[in-house]
This record gives sequence, structure tokens and C-alpha cells, in this order.
Amino acid sequence: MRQSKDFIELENQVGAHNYHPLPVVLSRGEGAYLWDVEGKKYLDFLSAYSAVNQGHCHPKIIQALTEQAKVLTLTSRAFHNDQLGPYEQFVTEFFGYDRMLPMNTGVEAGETALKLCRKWGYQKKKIAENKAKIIFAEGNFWGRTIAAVSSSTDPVTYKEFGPYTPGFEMIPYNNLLALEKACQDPNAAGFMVEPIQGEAGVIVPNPGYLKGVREICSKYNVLFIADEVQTGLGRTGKLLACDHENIKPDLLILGKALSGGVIPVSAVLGSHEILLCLKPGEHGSTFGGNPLACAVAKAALEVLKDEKLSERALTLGNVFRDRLKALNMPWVKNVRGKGLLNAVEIDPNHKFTALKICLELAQKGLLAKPTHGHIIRFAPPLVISETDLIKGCDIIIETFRQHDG
Ligand code: IF1
Repeated sequence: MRQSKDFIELENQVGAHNYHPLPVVLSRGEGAYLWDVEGKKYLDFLSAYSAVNQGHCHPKIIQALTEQAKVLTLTSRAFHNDQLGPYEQFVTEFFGYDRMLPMNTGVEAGETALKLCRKWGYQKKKIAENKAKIIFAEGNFWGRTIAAVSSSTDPVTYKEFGPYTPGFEMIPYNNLLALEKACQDPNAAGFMVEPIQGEAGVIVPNPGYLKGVREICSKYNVLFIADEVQTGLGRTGKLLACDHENIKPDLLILGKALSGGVIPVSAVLGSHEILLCLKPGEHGSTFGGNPLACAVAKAALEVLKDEKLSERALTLGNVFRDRLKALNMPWVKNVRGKGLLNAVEIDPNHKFTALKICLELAQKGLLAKPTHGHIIRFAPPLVISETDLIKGCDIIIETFRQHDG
């Protein structure tokens, strides 16, 4: 019977080394729990970076998966299928948009949004061909493609992947003056932004920032493209993080928990005007909108609504941050977040690093991962019980206390 170390060694020998995972080998997940190959149980406080909001292996989503998998999984878009239309209707009504374009991973949906934005810029804003400019926020993260890393300001993400996609401009996040200046360029076609920056370390902008983005983009006829791949689908305590300020982006990018973490499902939602800028044959994907993905994603959204997961995230997020106020230690710089997307920032010079903390948390049965060295993101599935959330807080507080001093 293989042990964790055997699996880790095997990956080391035959896999690419594009990750450095914690030394934990998981074999089973259920709700907010994970088990490793030795049978040790963990509370999941990462949720696969917010892809498992509905909890691991949610029975309703798995049922939709298994039933559809027995009849039809993939047709390609060369033909119609009986799942896509009903799913598109369900999703557009669920989020209040005219149309949607189905893709698979989050970054593919991001790329799709940028292609739609450029098409719209040329066809509707009458920008000269190949002159469209798309604005991004410094600190953004929307995936690993060449275009995605071309918009990155993190050398670890973009170094040695040049030459970079042209037509991108990066401005400071949470800065409306910088945005207004960039939007005054008549070639500005869009501004793509995360309502809360996830990878950057759960950077929550000032209240009113998103409202300001909406106003400035409308004023200068620039598409407001919201990347809600990580913040969407109940994670921050509302269906979408944009809902906290009651604003509606022109293009909405969804992924991750759109499938409850079961299979890759993503989407871009927008108006008739924008989505119809793409004509047949100009964009697509083999698996985009496949019947299996449609069935799974519809079930995942129904779970979100039926189990009131956004409301849970709002309430439990307050419980989490209130309890973590106990981390009033000089080397704990900040506890921040919205709903169940939170992070603890520690002094980067403190001897007890974020990685060491995460390794100790794992030994105590709680899984979390550092980002940018000195920030720990805590994002349990939205189905976590209050009892387990408090148990998780106690483990976190105890671990920090043991290294305070
Ligand atoms: C990795 C990070 C998180 C995302 C936002 C689009 C995408 C992501 C806001 C692309 C993906 C993932 C990618 C994964 C780890 C994880 C991650 F640490 F990389 F940055 F969540 F913060 N927009 N984020 O967060 O979605 O193509 O991956 O489906 O690459 O290590 P994807």
C-alpha cells in the first residue's frame, strides 16, 4: 500500500515541477473535509482556490455528473445538443445577462472576454484595427496563458515568457484617478479587474471603488470586465463580489465553483451587443459548452441558491474575522477579506514564515496555502458548519500563539 512519501516521490520523478505542494497526499473529499492516503482528516481552508464552494463531491452535483455521463458527454459545437440551450437560458437568467459564451477553464474565459472586448472596440467603438488597448490592475492574476502573463506585474508569473502580448496597460489597483486617465485614451476598449484581488493576497479595494469603476467605464465607453472567477459564486458573501456595490459589469467572467470543482466549467456573460460581435467560426473550444459541463454547472448553481451559500459566507465570514482578531500580535500585520475569502498577512521578516505556519496547520488538520510568501489565504468551502469554522479558527489561533514571542 503506497504511502504519502511514495506518491510524492513518484511525482518528483515523472512530473513537471511547476508546483511545490505541501507534503500532503489527498485521496478523498466530502463537504469541508479532506482525507490523506494515511486516513488523516483535514478541514479544507483553501477549497481548491475557491473552486469547491459547494463542498467536495456534493451529492447533487455528482448525481448530475453521473446521470449525464451515462448518456452524452461531448458533441463538439459542430452540432447542437439538448443540454446547452437550457443551460444558457438558466445561467443568463441566474445572473441577469442577455447572453453567455461557455468555455472550460477560468483563463480561457478571460481570453474570451479580451477577444470580445477587442472585437467590440473595433466594431462598436470604431477603434482603428490593431489599436485597441485593454487596461489591467497591477497585482492582477487571471491565469497562465501568454496573454494572462503579459498583463501580470509579478515577475514570477511573467519572467522568461516574453515577448508579451501588446495592447495592454497596467495601472494601480484601487485607484480611480489612474483608471480615469487610462480611459481617456480613445483606444481604450476595456478594463479587466478582480473585484477583490485573490492571488495578490485578498486585496479588498476601498468601498466605492467598484462603483467608481462602473461610472468611469460608462463615461468613457470602456467595457468594465469583472473577473469573478475566484470572488464569484457566493465566495465573498454575495452571489458576485460586484453585488456588494450593486454594480453590473459589461462582461462577467465565471469559472472554478461554476462546476462546484467537479470538472472545468467557465463562462463569459454579457449583452446581445457585445456577445454578437463574435461571428460563427471566430472563437470556440472543443469542450466549451459540452453536455456534461452544462448538467454539472446547472446543478452547482442550484446548490448555491438552494443552500443559500452566499448568505452563509456572509455570516460565517464575520464569525471568522471576529475570532481572528485574537491574532493581535505585532507580527500579524492584517486580517482581511469579505465573506469566506480571507487572508492573514504576517511580517515578512518574522522567523515563523507563512509556509511554516501552513505546515504546522496541516499537522493539526487544517489545510491552507501561503501566497506571496507572507500572506495566508483562508477560504473554506461555503458549506462548512459554524462548529467546524470555529474549530478551524481555534487551530489557527493556537498555532500563531505557539510562535508568538
Ligand atoms: C494556478 C493562483 C488563485 C484566478 C482568477 C482567473 C483564474 C484564476 C481571479 C484562471 C486562477 C488559480 C490558478 C492556479 C492557482 C489559483 C490561484 F494562486 F494561481 F493565483 F486562485 F489565486 N481569474 N487561479 O484566481 O482560472 O484557468 O486556473 O481555471 O495557476 O496555480 P484557471
